[in-house]
Amino acid sequence: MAGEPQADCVFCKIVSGDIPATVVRRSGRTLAFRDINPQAPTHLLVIPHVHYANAAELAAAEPEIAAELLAEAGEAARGEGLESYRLIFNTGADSGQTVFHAHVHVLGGRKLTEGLV
Ligand code: IU
Repeated sequence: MAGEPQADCVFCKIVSGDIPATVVRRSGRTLAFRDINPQAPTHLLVIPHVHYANAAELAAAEPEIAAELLAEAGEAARGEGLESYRLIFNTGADSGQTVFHAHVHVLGGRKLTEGLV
């Protein structure tokens, strides 16, 4: 069923605690943790507990959780002391998405490149 945990999903396993992660922030419906392969001094991922393949699917099915995800990304950045940061939602394999559970990257702590790609 839509939103249900998927047995083969790494981020569902992080939500359930079966795979460890360095959690920096929790809300009722989201989790923020450090990316294991950081691309900037601060690199967090914020994910919903529920499983959707990407953020667009989450927003279509459960817009309140999508809004919470975005708000939590901002709070997580603030918690890291970031005033300036970039949010990235990779969507689909050609965008570079490798984990097909909705997530937003929070990147900051250095001057980021001005181009988007
Ligand atoms: P992407 O948007 O799907 O490419 O991002 C997935 C990210 O998840 C990527 O930056 C990985 O380093 C990160 N990650 C993680 O933090 N912990 C994990 O166990 C796995 C991937 I698998």
